[in-house]
Amino acid sequence: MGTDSNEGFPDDGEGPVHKVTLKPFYIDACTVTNAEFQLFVQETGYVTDAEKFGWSFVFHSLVSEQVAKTVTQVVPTAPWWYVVEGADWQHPEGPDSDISNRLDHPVVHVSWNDAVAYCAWAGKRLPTEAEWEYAARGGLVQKRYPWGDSLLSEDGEHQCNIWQGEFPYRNTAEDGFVSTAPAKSFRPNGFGLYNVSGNVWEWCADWFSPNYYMNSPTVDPKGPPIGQNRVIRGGSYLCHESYCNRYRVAARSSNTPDSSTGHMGFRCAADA
Ligand SMILES: [Ca+2]
Repeated sequence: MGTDSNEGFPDDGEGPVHKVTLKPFYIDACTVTNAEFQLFVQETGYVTDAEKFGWSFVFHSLVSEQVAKTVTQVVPTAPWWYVVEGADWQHPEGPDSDISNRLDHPVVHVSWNDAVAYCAWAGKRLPTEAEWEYAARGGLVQKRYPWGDSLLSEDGEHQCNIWQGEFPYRNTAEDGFVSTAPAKSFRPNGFGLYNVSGNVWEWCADWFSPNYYMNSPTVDPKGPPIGQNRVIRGGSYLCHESYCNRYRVAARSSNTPDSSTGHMGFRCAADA
């Protein structure tokens, strides 16, 4: 687990490489889709954090001109993130958008809290960060990506949904997708998992600490006992090597448990 390469951001704490032993577990081949989340909401009446807050973060170029005119707040350190009123899982780009033509895409604008609630309903749980990385590596040892060390395949094909062009203003979408791709797209890794790199960030169960790998347990690590942010893994359709090369399989990031964005989703795990 982890990497000793210096490709990532020092503050993320991707190293040192360390051996971890895990109990057998199950993990879903795909992230939870809009259709699946819709069924959960229909059965439970669940209201997401974004719906309670009345807004969520949407990437600037995905917002319609009309909705963009209503935006009054952006993230100061990342002004391409708009605070969009009425953006939620059913309206990924704001009130004039819907999910009818992307029911097989990952659900987004779901917080860690929302993900945990879905997992409980489904009789599953979020993977630990260690389980996620083990599964994402697909049986390969210390490779950069879930399929090997090269971003493109031998025949030049894209193997995941990230950003091509110049971030954050020109997305050439050479991989076929400006925003999310269907949860089951691109080639799966050696364990049959789809889209572990790119597409959407995936919530893990653990609290995040950049120092955690320095002295984490070697058997079934479950993250620090306390924290402010939960771990997210895998990167998203917005990742580009010039800005955020966190589509590497050892890359780590985090967000607060009530945060939601248009590029964060989750996949479920379960005890074997
Ligand atoms: Ca893309």
